[in-house]
Amino acid sequence: MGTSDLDRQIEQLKRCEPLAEGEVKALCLKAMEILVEESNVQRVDAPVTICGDIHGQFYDMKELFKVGGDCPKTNYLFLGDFVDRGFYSVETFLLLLALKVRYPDRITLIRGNHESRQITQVYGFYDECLRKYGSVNVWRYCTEIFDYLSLSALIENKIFSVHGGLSPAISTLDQIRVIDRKQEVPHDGAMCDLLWSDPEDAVDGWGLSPRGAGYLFGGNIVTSFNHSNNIDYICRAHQLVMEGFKWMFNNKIVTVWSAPNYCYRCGNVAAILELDENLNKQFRVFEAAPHESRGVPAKRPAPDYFL
Ligand SMILES: [Mn+2]
Repeated sequence: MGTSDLDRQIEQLKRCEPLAEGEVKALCLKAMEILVEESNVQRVDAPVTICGDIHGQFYDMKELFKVGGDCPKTNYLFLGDFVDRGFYSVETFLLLLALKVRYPDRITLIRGNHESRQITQVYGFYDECLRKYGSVNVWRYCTEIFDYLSLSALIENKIFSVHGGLSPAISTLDQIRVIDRKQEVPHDGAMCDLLWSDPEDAVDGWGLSPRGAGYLFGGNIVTSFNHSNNIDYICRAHQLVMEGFKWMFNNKIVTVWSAPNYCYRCGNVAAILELDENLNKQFRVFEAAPHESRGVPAKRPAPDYFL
């Protein structure tokens, strides 16, 4: 698969037109070769723009790129939950994956709790693949790629980035580095916790999560983790924040949420966090794409592979 093929596929995906099944298979194989080489704590250089949950809201992700700049002109770190809930998980994930294959050093994708076979069968991605392709092959190719996504990122050795949060089984970054991540997200243990846990003001130490996976963790846990690992703060996603971003525990952890008007009904704004080469922070807040720019999928001529 050459650069010109990839560029054409990226342009097609930017129009929210899915790739043919064979193209998805080839793209996933190529992506696997790149992702398998990445660390569980993938090193990322600044400047970089950090993005939280997208959840298949393709036209809102286009707003994100309008606000943040196109890849590769802007470097990106996406914190997972690309799929489920929204109407365009296929196009959203494939565009990000195509950008990853085209510009591997310019975009980092880490795994969210929705990048899972089990969760996507409940929250929409599986059904969307079946509806758009008439088979579950594309869902299979994508969920195999999910197993290869990194679990976290470390920006300039100073900002630890993860989808959910911390784990009682993890006190050092080296303990994350030795996890065998190439598997479905387990129901418990360190890998599960990194993707599922949440910071919580009302908790001291560790608490039970109402999500049924991962843990709640308090400010003392974050302070101690940041100190032990010599990091300034943790950047994570995973929780809807009406203002798009939220600091907790004396600026030791920040939540970034990038799906505006989540599920097309929550009324929240979204944010991305821009870090310059000196790690100076600038949050960019944005709203959902206006209705008229969302396209009208029903009026698009259906390609022959599109049932
Ligand atoms: Mn999540």
